[in-house]
Amino acid sequence: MIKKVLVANRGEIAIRVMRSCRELDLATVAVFSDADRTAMHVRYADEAYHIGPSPSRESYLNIDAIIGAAKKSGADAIHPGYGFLSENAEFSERCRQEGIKFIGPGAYAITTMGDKITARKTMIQSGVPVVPGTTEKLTDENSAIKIAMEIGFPLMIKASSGGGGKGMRLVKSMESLITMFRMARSEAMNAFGDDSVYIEKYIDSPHHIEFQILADQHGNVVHLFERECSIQRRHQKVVEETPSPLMTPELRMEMGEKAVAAAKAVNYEGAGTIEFIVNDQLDYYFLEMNTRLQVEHPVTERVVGIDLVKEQINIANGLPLPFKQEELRQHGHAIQCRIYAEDPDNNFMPNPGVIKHITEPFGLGVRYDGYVYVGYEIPIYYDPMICKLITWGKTRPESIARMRRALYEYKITGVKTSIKFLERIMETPGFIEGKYNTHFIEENRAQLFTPKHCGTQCEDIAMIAAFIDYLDKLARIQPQAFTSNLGNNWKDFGRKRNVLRL
Ligand code: MV4
Repeated sequence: MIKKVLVANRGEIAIRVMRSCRELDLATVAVFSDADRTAMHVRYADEAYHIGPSPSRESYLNIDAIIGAAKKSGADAIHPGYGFLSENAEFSERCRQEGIKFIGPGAYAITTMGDKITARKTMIQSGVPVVPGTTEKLTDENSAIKIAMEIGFPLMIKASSGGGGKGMRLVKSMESLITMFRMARSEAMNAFGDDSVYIEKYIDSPHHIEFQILADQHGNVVHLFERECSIQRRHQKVVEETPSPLMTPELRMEMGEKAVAAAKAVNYEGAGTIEFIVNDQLDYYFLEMNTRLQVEHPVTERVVGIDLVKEQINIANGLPLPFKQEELRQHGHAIQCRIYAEDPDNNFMPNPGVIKHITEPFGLGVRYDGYVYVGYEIPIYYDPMICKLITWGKTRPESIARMRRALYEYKITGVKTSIKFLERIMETPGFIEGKYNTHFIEENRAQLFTPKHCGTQCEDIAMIAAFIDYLDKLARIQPQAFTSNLGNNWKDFGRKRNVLRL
């Protein structure tokens, strides 16, 4: 049985994983780069090992350094979190060879799902619907033309080694096909060292809906229902929720069964996600499988009532899944907002810096998964996500109201954040009505980037004007007032103004 877990990651997810370890009474080992000496995951762990310089390539992606730390600490398992080495087949295999349990799937499942052409073929064989298109790698231009004529336009050329939006091209007509085909291939070669590409019919205005699955070592696989992840910006998810407003009970059952079949097809072990694109007619197609714990896993945890990290660890220990599909239910509604240190009004430019002040939201139905503290400097080397806010409600409107309340309570100074932007999403009619697809941010630019009526800003300006006027009067009438401690925040002033007669 696992006794000590090394977490090969940083930030909020490293802490998230260690929290479950602590509940299971397992010892925890952190690893850290130069930039992370003072990071919260290092403080949280029972012990911590330095694994190299700040750039990921030399630390969190350095397999030898991480295996070395595992050996030194005597860890018997490694949890990879998300990103970094979490979907690296070589790392999973290396752990196996070293006698360290990799908390996640084996190299076969990672490799099969990592190659999108192989994944498509495997899904077709298992009866999982894929987007109409090719199942062999395309190399010559004549077969590309032939396939394009069969599929029709618009179509997409995708890199087999791509995924998550990397190495994709939208082709609108035959005129641009060959140019795009060549560009896609050379881009794929540059980015992945593999120029295999395939063609898919273009699905217009799709929804991104994914299913969480859990698979044990004994062939038992269950799904934990869906997550709606259509609110994205440049293939970065911004808001996730479950249940999906688009879903029907029948479709949920059917897609859930396909997700289970997909996992079984690759002998999956652990927690994984099957991504689908769904159009407005509710036709759904397998896109790819994420062979890791995902950033958005907490919404599933809240609504299904299961600790996914605990289940991952129990599975790694060889235990059978402790529940059957029929025992799983969705209770209420959960939403997650990802909060970034970036400036939404300046093209989401990352805004790293030192946290001066932070007031986290708490209270009924709020979960806060973060890692920053006052005085902490967000490093420039890694993803600028500060935290995730998850709210739950009996109903979707209640969880939205709670998210608005939590975002209102959340205060950070020192770095610019996406909090205001998320508040505007929560106020957008399309979101409130649950009628949105992957074009949501694009289609709601006006509302999301320029507040409707200048709102808070106008109030602030009015308050500043009133305060200047007040100081001006006060200076003439009551000069001694300047030696006392005048309220120096606007709210305080607003209250005082009504009782001071000048
Ligand atoms: C597509 C598509 C339309 N048709 N494939 C983007 C991420 C990667 N996982 C696949 N992606 C897409 N593939 C076909 N055949 C549209 C997208 C897409 C998208 C998908 C999910 C969520 C957001 C998206 C935003 C733009 C494009």
